[in-house]
Amino acid sequence: MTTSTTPSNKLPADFLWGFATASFQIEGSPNADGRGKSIWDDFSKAPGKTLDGRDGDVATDSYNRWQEDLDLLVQYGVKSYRFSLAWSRIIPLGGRNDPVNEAGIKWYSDFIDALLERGITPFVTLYHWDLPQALHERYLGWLGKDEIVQDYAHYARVCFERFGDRVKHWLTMNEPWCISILGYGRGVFAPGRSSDRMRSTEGDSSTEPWIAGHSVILSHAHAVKLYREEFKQKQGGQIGITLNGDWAMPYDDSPQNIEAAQHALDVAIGWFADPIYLGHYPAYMKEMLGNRLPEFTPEELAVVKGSSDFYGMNTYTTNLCKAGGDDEFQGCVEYTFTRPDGTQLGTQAHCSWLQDYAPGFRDLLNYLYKRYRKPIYVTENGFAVKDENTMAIEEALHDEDRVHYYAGVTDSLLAAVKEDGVDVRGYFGWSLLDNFEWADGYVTRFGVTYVDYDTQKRYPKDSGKFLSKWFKEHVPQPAAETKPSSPLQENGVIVNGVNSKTQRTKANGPKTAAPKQSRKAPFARFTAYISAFLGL
Ligand code: GBH
Repeated sequence: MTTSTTPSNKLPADFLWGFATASFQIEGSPNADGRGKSIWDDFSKAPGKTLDGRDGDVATDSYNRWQEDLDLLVQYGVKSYRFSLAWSRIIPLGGRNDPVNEAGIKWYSDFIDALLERGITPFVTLYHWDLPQALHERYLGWLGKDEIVQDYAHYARVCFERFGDRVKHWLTMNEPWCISILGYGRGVFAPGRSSDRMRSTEGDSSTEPWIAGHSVILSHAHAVKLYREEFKQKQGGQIGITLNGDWAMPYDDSPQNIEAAQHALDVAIGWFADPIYLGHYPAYMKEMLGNRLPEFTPEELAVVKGSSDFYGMNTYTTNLCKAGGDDEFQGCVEYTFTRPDGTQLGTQAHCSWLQDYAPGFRDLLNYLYKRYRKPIYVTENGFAVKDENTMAIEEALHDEDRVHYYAGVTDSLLAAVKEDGVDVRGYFGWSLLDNFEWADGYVTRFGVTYVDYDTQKRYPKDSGKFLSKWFKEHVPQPAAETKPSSPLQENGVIVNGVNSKTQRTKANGPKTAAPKQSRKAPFARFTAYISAFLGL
């Protein structure tokens, strides 16, 4: 990277920033264009599985309102957009011998084209939790190692073949810990398996999460092998995995709590990162689980080790860690936000697991960079303001706690890059929109854009404007992008969200007259201009 040539308060000019979403959380339209069911369809409809009893059938209606979403991205002036593909839109039954759905492919293909037309880099997740239901029915999804590895690799192949000419940033999996623990251990996410018979009639929380995790790692690794062997040379992209993981701080200076913090990291992050970047499961996982931890054969390990070009980091908070307890999913470590002196670590979010503590973000970046030695993309980071859902829209738009959160994190980001020398290549706020927050339904809002679910109208929050401005000030813009070729008349329309047809016509208008350089990405200049106009 070119950090040495960039001014001291700036990130590199090629730093990618933007917002993230996931297919099931925003798309809705479960039956459109031949989509097959995913495990979240029925799960979200089952009684008691979401806080407000609501499902993903409409979500933010982004399958229909994708042009509005693009307009928002343009307004914010993002460089990149992270979104996920719904496997069951592309292969409705999911398997390697099942038909491919051209209508589903076309939808994503058009969307990718539309992003590129606007100068926005697509950052694409292949799997963000919406497993085709048919694969769950056939062999219990991630529990069926031999089948799922092949089916997933085949699905990945279809995506590389059909989108890889235009997509240069791939994420295989979003948050394997959540897939495994929340889906097959705690049973709070689809498919909802658990030993807790109040929750599920099937499942074994002592073994299944570790088996599921093992399959996820192997599936990821085989997709990467395939990409590197058959696509990378021609397409020139990068591919990696993204892991959830929050910073772990010892509760106090006692040796057992210092050790506990490392154990927390070993299970939250090392479970996946150690095999993928270092070539083995953490010793502590083995110690904790004994023969319940599956083993890799030497052949498997050869595929797994080194199977990610970068470290994809999703992070939200910091936990104070105390030794003790029997929750294996947290490494038999107790988490708290209350310090020994009784004070809180930071501002409480709407969800119990999240407080605002920016120094932890910098510490985590340093830890990951030292331990795994890979460039880092922060692929998710965000905050849910307490009780935002019960506020009037006007009040919710002034999301002070979220602005404070992002102000802290961006400071930490800059310090980690400029002062600590951590190689961070991108940052995505979670999320572009308020959306279907899994087991929380629509109660918990993570968006930098407010969604009024009665009208589906989108309203930028202060936090969205903050990030837009911050990244504009901290990522140098190529000179060609800063000047509009002609003044725009319809700024009022754009501020209110959006007449994309007008925008497109305007931006593409002077096509024949435009010099080569500006024809390349007409929307990039346009984006910069609109944002400048809005004072974003
Ligand atoms: C992300 O996960 C997801 O990728 C995204 O889809 C989601 O919308 C976003 O967070 C906001 O939640 O108390 O045992 O249930 C974040 C990682 C890990 C955070 C699990 C919540 C709860 C653990 N998540 N954690 S538990």
